[in-house]
Amino acid sequence: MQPDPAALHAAAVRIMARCDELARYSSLATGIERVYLSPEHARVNRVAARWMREVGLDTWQDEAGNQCGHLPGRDPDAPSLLLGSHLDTVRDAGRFDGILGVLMAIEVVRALGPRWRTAPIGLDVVAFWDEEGARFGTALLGSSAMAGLWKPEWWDLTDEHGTTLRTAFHEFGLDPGRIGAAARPAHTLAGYLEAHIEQGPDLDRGNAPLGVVTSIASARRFAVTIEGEARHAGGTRYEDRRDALLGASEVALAVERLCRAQHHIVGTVGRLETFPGAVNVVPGEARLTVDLRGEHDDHRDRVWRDISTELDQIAGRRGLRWSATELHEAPAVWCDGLLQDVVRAGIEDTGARDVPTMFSRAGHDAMAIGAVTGVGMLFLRNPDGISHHPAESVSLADVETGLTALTATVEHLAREAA
Ligand code: HGY
Ligand code: MN
Ligand code: MN
Repeated sequence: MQPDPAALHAAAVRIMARCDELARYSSLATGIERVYLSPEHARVNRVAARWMREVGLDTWQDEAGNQCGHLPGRDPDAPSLLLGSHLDTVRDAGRFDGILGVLMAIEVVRALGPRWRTAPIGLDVVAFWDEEGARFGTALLGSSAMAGLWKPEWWDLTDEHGTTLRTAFHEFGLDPGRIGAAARPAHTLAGYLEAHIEQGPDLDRGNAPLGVVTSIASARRFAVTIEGEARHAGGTRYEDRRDALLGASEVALAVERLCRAQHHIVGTVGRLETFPGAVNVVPGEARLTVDLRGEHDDHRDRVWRDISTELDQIAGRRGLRWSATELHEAPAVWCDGLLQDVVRAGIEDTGARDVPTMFSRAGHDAMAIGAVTGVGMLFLRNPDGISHHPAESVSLADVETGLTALTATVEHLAREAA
């Protein structure tokens, strides 16, 4: 069914306005930051629940703090197609990463809801939390809970203030003992579809508004500690120094060099702290993070081994010791073939031809949900690929086109399920 142009335009305008509205829920005085189990999480869930109810969804917050909505089809026991993304952000984030996908999902329900009572499947929307892993280091906590992948050792993860995940659950009003109830059994789901900005430049440089995701990059995150010896900055000869910052600096450059030499591998040192951090003290300790991604798990792991070998060599040369703790590991996830086909069909319904396909270098909740149901992703053009940054953008026209494609994709899937 071709959408009514006026209703489609109004929906896209509403989405953009709501992205601006949600951007105001931040723990920062300037800029956007919304982390898992924060006051902003609670407030934004209440707003998202209202928007979900507005389009006819029955709403609840699940045992992991995800905001959920359900619209039954003709058979209340039929599995549901799950649409969504995440509402948490990185620090000083853009206003579209995750949020756009949740709002587009709600607008699909607004468009299709009036006729959904005859559909063979249910239609669910989810606003996941902690896709980014910004507070506790590991990522995909909300979607992992829904996929039944929760790990007991996560309860002892701590944030930068030393608050454990367990304590944060209690403070938020959630019961850690009930986390298992957040799991959605596979038979209740008829697939997961996520619309998301590309977070890369390929659609923009290819002058394409939308693309089909084939797979989502595998990821590993590490906290690396490098130990040397704090010493007087004036009195200590270079030959007597074991400078942890200089060692860490060599590591950061080695990560770049080793990853650039590979195809489809990226490594990033996103955080570097030195101790004691005084102007007149040779740094005795450095702590850095390494974010490593690849299209294939074994290739990613091989590069991590190369980085570890380089760490040994740097430490040996400089009299340092190093250790690494793995914070997060997510295997590459291939999008379901049927879902790729219907996403492509939905995009072609907008009149597009030669629809680009691509692997996602960014991680997504689909990586976790892929453990219990087939996943499909629709990428929207992200001008210049800027993301995880206030300059992150998406055009109103592309949101209209994306909404048309996502709605058409859902209609294709409902017909497939009939
Ligand atoms: O880090 C990522 O790739 C995603 O934005 N969480
Ligand atoms: Mn992100
Ligand atoms: Mn995201």
